[in-house]
Amino acid sequence: MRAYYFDNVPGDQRLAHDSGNPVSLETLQSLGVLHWAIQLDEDGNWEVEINNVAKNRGYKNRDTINVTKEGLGDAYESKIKTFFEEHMHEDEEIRYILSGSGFFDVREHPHDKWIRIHVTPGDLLVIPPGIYHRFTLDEKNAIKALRLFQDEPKWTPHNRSEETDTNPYRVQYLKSIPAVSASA
Ligand code: KMT
Ligand code: NI
Repeated sequence: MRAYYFDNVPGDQRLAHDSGNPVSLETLQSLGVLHWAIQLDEDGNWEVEINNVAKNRGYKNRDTINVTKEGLGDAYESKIKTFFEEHMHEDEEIRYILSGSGFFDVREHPHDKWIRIHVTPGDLLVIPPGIYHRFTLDEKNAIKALRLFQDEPKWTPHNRSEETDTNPYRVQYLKSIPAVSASA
């Protein structure tokens, strides 16, 4: 995992867009974004560790998503588009990267800068309810991830809008983070 400020230069979303300014784990933590590095190995020991985290945090269910042209079929183009629309969820978005790579962009409150998080195999990322974020593949065009969830999966994205700004989960999220983030 590597995090940095997005450069905001227009162009292909799959390019790195690295401003050269790194973002620390502490800053991510202050935004409620959690990360664990859990080594993938052939023995499947990662599963033991994932099961542990899942147990501790109450993630009862899981499935696998394969974001490639082959994996998503006819839904590919539309999925790629929705993933990259700025949105929030009322549940955590939990992803353990099994293969490939991609970028999760999260908004840093209060100045609304994009933080780009490059994820690769072994990264476990938890995006909290209420944070505005988006996802894109990188230039390698493939990622496979385990999706964990507490109960029934509710993938509903709430795209950013004035209405979504008043969503109770959004309001609660803003209350839960420090008034001024560590890097401000
Ligand atoms: C999502 O909800 O944005 C995704 O599942 C993205 C692909 S998982 C790495
Ligand atoms: Ni999402």
